[in-house]
Formats: sequence, C-alpha cells, structure tokens
Amino acid sequence: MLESFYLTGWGAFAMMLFMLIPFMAVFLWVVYRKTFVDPSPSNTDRAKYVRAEWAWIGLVVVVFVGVNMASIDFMPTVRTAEAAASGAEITEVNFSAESWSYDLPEVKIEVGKPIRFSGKSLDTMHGFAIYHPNGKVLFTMMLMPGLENPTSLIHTFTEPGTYVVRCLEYCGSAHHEMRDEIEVVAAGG
Ligand SMILES: [Cu+2]
Repeated sequence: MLESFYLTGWGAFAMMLFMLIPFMAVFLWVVYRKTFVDPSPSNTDRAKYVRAEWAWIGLVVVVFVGVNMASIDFMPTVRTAEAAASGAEITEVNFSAESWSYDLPEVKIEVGKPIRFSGKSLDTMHGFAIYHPNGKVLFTMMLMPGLENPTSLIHTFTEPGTYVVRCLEYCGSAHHEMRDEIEVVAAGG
C-alpha cells in the first residue's frame, strides 16, 4: 500500500496534496479571520504562548536531527565512504555520458561486490541514476562537464537483475530517451 506512494505518479501527487492541503487550509483560515472576522490588530497575549513556541521548536529540532541520523546510513555518499574504507575489492565501472547516451563498459557486475561507478560528461550536464528492477531509484549522481576527475559512487547490489540507468538532469530535447541497462548477476555467476 505504502509502495504506491512513491512508485506511481498518482501516489506522488496524493503525497503532495497530503502536505499541501492542511497548509492551504490553515493559511486560508488565517487570511479569512484577519480579513473579514476580526481585522483589528491581534490582542493575543504573546506571553501565554512562550512555552508552546519553545516546545514546537524543540520538536522540530528533535525530528530534524532524528530523521537525519536515522537516514544517514542509507546515504549513497556515506555507503561509498564505508565501502572505500572497508578495504574490499572494488569493481571499477568507468563510463562517459554524452547527449543522449551512456558509454558503459562490458564489466561483470556481481551481487555483493562493491562497484565503483565513475562517470564523466563529454558535453553538458547529465545525470546517472540506477533503478532497481522494481522501479525504485537506488542512487543518482550528477555529471558535470569539464571536470578533471570523474564523479563516482560505490554501490553494492543485493539482487541480480536488469537495472535501468536514466539521466535525471535535464540535458536537452532527447533527455527522456537517455537510458541504458545494467545486468547484475548472482554472486559467483
Ligand atoms: Cu538528461
């Protein structure tokens, strides 16, 4: 059920409404009250709300820090640093991107082995996003033209299959056709 929220366009749209509608409702209610019901300056005693304000700020800080700490292990850049520090053997996949295709090498990509994707753009800004066969984005990176060193990320696949590569940086009229595929094989396969 929750899956459809991020796997379908309507799910994303519903999620957007879920966040927008309460905000709009409160906004319109305040505008309506101060425009038609009581346009005089507010006579609310601010001192009465000091504790509630601090409690609200505290809650926001706790949620912000909590969500960031809980998600840090899932960050592609943190995973990359961990994989690089682990000393495990890394499979190198060096590729280039050009409007509107990728030049991916024939490298065997195995489940469980860290793969370093290093990409360079030969013309303009491109993206390099890998989608799990179920449609979820595993990671994306931005390839800037003119950089001396490639942009790279290390990813370890956990399931074999055909993974789709897509550009997620708008790069011109055929941007939507900029795709490729990566075959991930089972360990030892
Ligand atoms: Cu693009």
